[in-house]
Amino acid sequence: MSKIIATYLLHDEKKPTKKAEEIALGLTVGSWTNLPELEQSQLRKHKGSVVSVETIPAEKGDQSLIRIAYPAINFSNDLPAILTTVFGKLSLDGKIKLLDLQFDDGLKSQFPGPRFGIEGLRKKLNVYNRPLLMSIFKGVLGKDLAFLVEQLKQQALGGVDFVKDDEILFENELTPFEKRIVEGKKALQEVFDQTGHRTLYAVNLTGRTSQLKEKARKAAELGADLLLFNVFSYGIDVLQELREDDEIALPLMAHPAVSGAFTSSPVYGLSHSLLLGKLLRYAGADLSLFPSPYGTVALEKTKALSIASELTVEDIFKKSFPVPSAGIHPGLVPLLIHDFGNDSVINAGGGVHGHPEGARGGGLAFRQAIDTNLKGKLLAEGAKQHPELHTALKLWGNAEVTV
Ligand code: 1AE
Repeated sequence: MSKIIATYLLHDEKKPTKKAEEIALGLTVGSWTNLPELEQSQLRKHKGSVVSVETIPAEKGDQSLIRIAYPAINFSNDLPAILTTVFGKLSLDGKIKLLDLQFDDGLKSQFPGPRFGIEGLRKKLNVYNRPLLMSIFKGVLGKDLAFLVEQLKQQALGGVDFVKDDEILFENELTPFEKRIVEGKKALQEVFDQTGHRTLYAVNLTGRTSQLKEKARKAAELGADLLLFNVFSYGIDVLQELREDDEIALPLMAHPAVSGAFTSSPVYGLSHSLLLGKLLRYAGADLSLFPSPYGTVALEKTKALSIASELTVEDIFKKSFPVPSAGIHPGLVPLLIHDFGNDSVINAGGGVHGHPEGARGGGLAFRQAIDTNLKGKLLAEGAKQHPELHTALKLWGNAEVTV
């Protein structure tokens, strides 16, 4: 019988086995009190079952890991139904965190995974031998299209592979969505003609949910490269809807805005690896952004690595690009490559635009840092040949990795 297995972390639960049994019954056929009309056949087919209960020694309070299997017959094959089954009312019921969901093969095959994935995006750029580099528009609120286009050009001239909209750039009169796509495309083609370097632009898909698909189809028609999407403001199923629409068929970049409300607590919510890793990949994100362990919005290293691992582990789905982000500057490149490897995207806003020689200088400094590191050299050595890298290291410092 097809099923999904949920792993939960319980805190301060004195009787975890009893609690697990209550969850297995309460989230399926039962309720908080005895139901006299419950039939044996119903119980057999629909009741959840406790797979394991494990007590973990902890410094403060009691912690237990419990695993419960839910029959797939209880839900339709979509994330809203699955999440409501395994963590609906339960998410409101005390100190309990959903750590993982194990989909069996039948259930997994109902999800699309990324349309392009790491390989598909590399193919679009024809870049295979290094981490990709992304920069973010900054300071564009209240600015017009000419300003935005010039900023785009400067970033592309710096050699970045992707430029993404800032997630807080919404529909507005000065830089409307469609014009950003059309004018952005022209500017990037000019840079390509001039330098031979291809940069792709991720435009922010925003607005009411009911209008998103139409807007995304228009973006595709206008030749957009990628869509940036604030998935957690909408819901993961909305991302999946975009992924599955063949008239859209664009790479999807998932932004983590709002996800902290679901993941940050050690005792409530969902784990980082499940939300920003596994579920985004199953639903079809080609890239997932999350805070790196070193920048301004730092995430514990084990958690950041667990996200990257879910995005890239061998599976029936294409791999999604891990994009450790926030507060990244060229001096952090060795750490990023050491921890996240070649198949990751190095992403920076302030670290590109804050460069004293502007966004072009910032992009160049990052590319120089990547090249230097991949040649096995220290950044300090690279900085002797590359003035832009030298300036960046002087400004923001340098976290060499020598192992
Ligand atoms: C975790 C998302 C990072 C992001 O979207 C962003 O705008 C980062 O900006 P910087 O690199 O910290 O300036």
